[in-house]
Amino acid sequence: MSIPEELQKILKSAREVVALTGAGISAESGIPTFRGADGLWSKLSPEELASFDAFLRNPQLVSEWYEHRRKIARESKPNQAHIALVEMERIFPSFTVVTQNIDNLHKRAGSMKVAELHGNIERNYCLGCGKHYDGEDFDRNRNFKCPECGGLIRPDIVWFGEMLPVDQWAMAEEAVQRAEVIFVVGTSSVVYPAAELPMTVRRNGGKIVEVNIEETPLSNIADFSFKGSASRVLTEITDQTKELRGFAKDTE
Ligand code: BJW
Repeated sequence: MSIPEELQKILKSAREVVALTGAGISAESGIPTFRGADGLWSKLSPEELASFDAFLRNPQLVSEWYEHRRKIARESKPNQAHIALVEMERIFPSFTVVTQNIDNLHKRAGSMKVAELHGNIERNYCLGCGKHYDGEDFDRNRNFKCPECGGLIRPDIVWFGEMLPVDQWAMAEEAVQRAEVIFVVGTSSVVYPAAELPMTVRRNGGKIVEVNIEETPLSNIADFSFKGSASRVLTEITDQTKELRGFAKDTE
């Protein structure tokens, strides 16, 4: 795969770059996506498991579902796509990962500047007193109740109808305001407000580069659309960008 000449020119000199990621970037690490034939929601209803109402109706069931997913995330390893984004942090003077994923894989791969829009499955907090519990505390505490106040402990993630964490959203907005390029990787681009971010880049004169194995509502809007797995496409883009910017092989 060769990067189109117009994109080469942009990547050669870009200073401010963002990657917006979704479940597809972790698919090759063995973490199921949400939508599509094999997605989590082809078998399970989000209304029954991924909403605050569902949690209040049946906290034990919802907590056990997240405990199961936390185990899958922990047993998974970052793949070449996550690693390519760590490389991009070295290549571009300013690079921010904005992720909708809760699986912690960007941070585990080594990305330093990560905005987690939908929370992180390793964090939990008590609805009663607000005390925070990490994943391991939570696993030991089998009845999912706060030892301090007896309140319900919930995962620190964002369900439909809930606000995104203010600091993470601010970090994402600041990054897209300045971005010359946004890579939109492995997301169906249907969940808001995350799906708005590429439009902000466009309004400010930046370019949208989509990487996905399938068409999405963004595909026709994107300036460049690469059809292929995130690991393959991002590795190729990273390697070619390093060459364009004169990164010597022996200093890598
Ligand atoms: C590969 C690949 C490979 C596979 N390589 N690619 C404006 C308009 C309309 C609606 C709204 C709006 N503003 C707000 C809303 C409501 C709602 C919303 O967006 N609804 C739409 C779905 C209609 N949004 C919200 O409620 C948000 N909150 C909010 O806006 O607060 C303000 C507010 C409050 C009250 C009222 C109104 C406004 C919160 C959204 C929270 C989303 N939470 C979830 C669950 C998290 C917890 C959990 O994990 O259980 O987050 S939903 C789920 O979707 C999860 C994901 O982060 C998110 C996005 O999914 P993603 O990542 O795109 O995954 P998939 O599966 O959809 O796609 C995978 C893609 O990868 C596919 O395209 C594949 O082809 C591709 N792929 N393998 C490359 N190897």
